[in-house]
Amino acid sequence: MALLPILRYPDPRLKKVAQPVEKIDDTIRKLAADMAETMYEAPGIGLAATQVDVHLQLVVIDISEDKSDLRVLINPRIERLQGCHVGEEGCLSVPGIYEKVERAEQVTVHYQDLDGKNRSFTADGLLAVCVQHELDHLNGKVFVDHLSQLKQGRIKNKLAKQARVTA
Ligand code: GNR
Ligand code: NI
Repeated sequence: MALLPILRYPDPRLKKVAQPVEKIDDTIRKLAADMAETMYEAPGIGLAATQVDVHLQLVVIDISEDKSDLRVLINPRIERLQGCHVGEEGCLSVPGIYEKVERAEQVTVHYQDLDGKNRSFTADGLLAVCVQHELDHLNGKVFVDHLSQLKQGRIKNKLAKQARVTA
């Protein structure tokens, strides 16, 4: 297993749209394992392949406190959205920034698992937020893109300042 470097906003590679996974082979299984390790180490509750500069439709999610509920979603599609929920979000690609984002309250997601089996679940709460946040990444979107231009500008300035301090 290996830790993968995570792209930082506003890296233009975060805007790439992910392609479907055609064949679930050892390369995909290794990528999923490395992404899970990277997510746990960060630590985070989700990670999209886009964030590690792999532009395939694959995300890992685990919202448990004890790494006991790893979900690997291949070619995920949201089939049903219901309700509206505003919650604070953060992102491993936008470190130190937390802002409120409007999302659906409940989503049903269809996907393939690592055995290529078609699966689905319905989520609400933090899991629903995380699913929508990760699928945004696969479409080249970061949560910051949901905010006003003013807030986006402030966040870019803040991150640029942080980068200068840590350089
Ligand atoms: O670790 C994460 N926490 C989080 C908190 C609120 C809403 C969304 C998230 S996802 C984030 C990990 C990440 O950046 N995934 O893409
Ligand atoms: Ni994110």
